[in-house]
Amino acid sequence: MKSSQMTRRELLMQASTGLVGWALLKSPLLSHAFPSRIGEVLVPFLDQPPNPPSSQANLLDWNYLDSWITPNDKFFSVSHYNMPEVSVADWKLEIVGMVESPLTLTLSDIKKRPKQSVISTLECSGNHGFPTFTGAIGTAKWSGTALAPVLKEVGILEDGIEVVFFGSDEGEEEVREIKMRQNFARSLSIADAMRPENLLCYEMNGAPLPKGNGFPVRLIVPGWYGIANVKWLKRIEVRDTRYMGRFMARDYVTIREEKRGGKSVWMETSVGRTQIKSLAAKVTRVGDKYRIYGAAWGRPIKLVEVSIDNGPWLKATFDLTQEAEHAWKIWHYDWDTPVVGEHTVVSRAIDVHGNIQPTMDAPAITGKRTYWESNGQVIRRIQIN
Ligand SMILES: Nc1nc2c(c(=O)[nH]1)N[C@H]1C(S)=C(S)[C@@H](COP(=O)(O)O)O[C@H]1N2
Ligand SMILES: [Mo]
Repeated sequence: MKSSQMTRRELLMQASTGLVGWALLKSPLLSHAFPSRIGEVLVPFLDQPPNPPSSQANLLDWNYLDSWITPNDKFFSVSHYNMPEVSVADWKLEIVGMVESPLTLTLSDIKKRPKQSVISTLECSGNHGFPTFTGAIGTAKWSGTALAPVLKEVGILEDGIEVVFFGSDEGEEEVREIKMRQNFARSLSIADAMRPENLLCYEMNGAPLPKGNGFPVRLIVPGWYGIANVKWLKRIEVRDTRYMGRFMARDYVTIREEKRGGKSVWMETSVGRTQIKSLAAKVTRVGDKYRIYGAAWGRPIKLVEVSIDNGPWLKATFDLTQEAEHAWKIWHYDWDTPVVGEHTVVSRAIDVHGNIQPTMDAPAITGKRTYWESNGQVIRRIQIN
């Protein structure tokens, strides 16, 4: 490739590299920008839609992935009902149901409790791949107070089996010709709710939660798809039966055909914990030296491998300055000097137990008849000039 010649698909990144120094002064979190090489030029993938549907939900344009932490104004937002206007003065969180002593907390009550933070990646389970919907993901430092001590304090009664989290947003649902106005809600088993990393979260990257991300308080459940992270919390209710609202039992339900001894067994399951996943996010070059950057997330990741033009799997390198149990891992692979022409690039993540991210034609993916929880390997296309 003639390095002096810039094609229209290449975009100079010096400008954003310059911004990193400025951001270092402004915010310690943004100092987690990738190690960018001086004079690095972006070579966009051919399959990234030219105008990413960012207007839709502030989706991440993977071509511009340049920091471990997603800034609040770049973070995606997915909402199914209205965006509720919550006034802090009137806002209260009720913890009720099968508990010994129900509790009502104001925002200042919550802020007085011990503060805890987690850096975790939030991915919408509807994020199912290029070229349609693949940028509903981001990583933030979430802060709030731990949920488990609050649940211990109210004292869950012996018959309680689930904790239901209600948002302030509401919409009309119809089941068997029964019309109901309902709040958005999701439930967790007692064991899942009691996990020590779960937060009643009121801060995102050191700032109050933005309106679109659940102001004033949302649930953060690290290791679970977006849907479990209920925004605009208003009531937590412990119950002695399974909660079967729309987002547990009718929507965000994965339908999968599985085989047992040659026979089909149909499984309908509620979207839950994140799955192992990775993506080759962007390619840059300095002169004629190319580098592939990507992310891997969903499960504790041990290894990421890259295959170019269907070739052997090659080990990628992690950025070790960016480590948190529930956050995506940033990796890169030095491609050196590829030949001119169109190429394919695909990555696969391998978790600490040796599980490998499946290919798109694996039964786990092809048997799935709904698009949620899609974690297959994404084959990307790129033109080298
Ligand atoms: N109250 C409420 N919480 C919600 C939702 C919603 O519509 N209402 N959407 C869920 C879905 S589907 C996702 S992917 C995440 C998105 O979180 P974000 O908007 O902060 O990115 O919020 C979840 N929590
Ligand atoms: Mo979602």
